[in-house]
Amino acid sequence: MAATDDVTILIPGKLHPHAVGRISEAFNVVTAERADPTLLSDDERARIRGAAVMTRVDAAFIDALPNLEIVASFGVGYDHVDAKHAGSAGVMVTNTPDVLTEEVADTALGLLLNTVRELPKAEAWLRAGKWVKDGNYPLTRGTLRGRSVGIFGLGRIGQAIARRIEAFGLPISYHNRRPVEGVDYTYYPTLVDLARNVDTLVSIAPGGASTEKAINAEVLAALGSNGVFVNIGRGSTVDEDALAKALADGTIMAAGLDVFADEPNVPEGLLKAENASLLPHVGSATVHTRQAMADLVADNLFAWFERGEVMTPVAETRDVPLPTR
Ligand code: NAP
Ligand code: 8YV
Repeated sequence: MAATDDVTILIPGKLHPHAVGRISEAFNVVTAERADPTLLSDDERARIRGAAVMTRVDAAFIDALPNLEIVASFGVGYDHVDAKHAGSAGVMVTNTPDVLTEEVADTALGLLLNTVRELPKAEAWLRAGKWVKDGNYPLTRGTLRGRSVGIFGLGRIGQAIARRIEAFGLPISYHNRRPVEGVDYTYYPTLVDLARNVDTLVSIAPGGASTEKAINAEVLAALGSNGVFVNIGRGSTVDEDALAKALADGTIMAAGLDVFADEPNVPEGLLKAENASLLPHVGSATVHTRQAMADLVADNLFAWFERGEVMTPVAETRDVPLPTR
């Protein structure tokens, strides 16, 4: 009998089919529409020892599962999981870092180019027959030439974005809560200082209380009228009303957004902004990378229940003791 045979894993809401397949082959699986204890029987709540999730997991849900040991979350960002509470309740939380870093950085550069050079609009011009009827697409005001790029969140993905920006020949600076050792880019201790000293701000910061609406009217004003803002981190880090206003009144020149505060709903003010390039959260969305993320979700569960190990614990649960198997 395998170590996983008598272990029950909950899969609430949607999860990548490759993760569902690998988990279902080895564990007993319980599914529910969302992570809501009222959707589970008393017997299920008592049996569940692990969860594989892409949805919100709050403190009440963690507390309602007396034998929960581990929450394996799909995605590197885990702001949908109350990891602090999990840590204090002795529940391990894992995420999927590294395997998506280069993919998301590629997307960030694509979004930056789309925003500055209006490439989606130029393609729409061709497809609408305007090249034939009206001639060349108008020259773009925006260019990457001469720009200076600031990165909000110089972590794994931020550094991969920076490496790409270096190849574009542009100077780089950044803001984190603390400077990163071993990098030469200019550090600014506040986001508004960073925005004041660059004209292109790329945000790849995580969501959560410490970054909530950090990109606000003051930061956008500091970026200035030639300013380009790209967000591929989390929508919650932006005051979206302030951004829509800054795009409409010329406080900044343009924005490229892959993430929104209330996905999949995009505020009307951003939808109607001609100077915004919008993507439906596709940063990591390739077959290759999503499969690697799904594997890491499953691998964390196997490591925990077979060997008493964990591969990619989040910071808040690093001190949760490993089980003896
Ligand atoms: P990471 O390595 O943990 O990097 C996060 C960086 O943000 C760190 O350098 C951290 O530095 C900084 N940071 C965190 N809180 C901050 C705060 N309050 N103020 C200033 N800086 C702060 O994570 P990653 O792997 O690069 O991923 C970053 C985020 O990208 C994820 O959390 C996720 O939200 C987003 N993401 C989006 C997509 C997409 O599809 N659009 C895909 C993957 C990831 P300090 O701790 O020193 O402050
Ligand atoms: C995923 C992401 O699309 O990893 C993250 O933090 O934002 C994306 O890679 C997302 O987590 C899945 O919904």
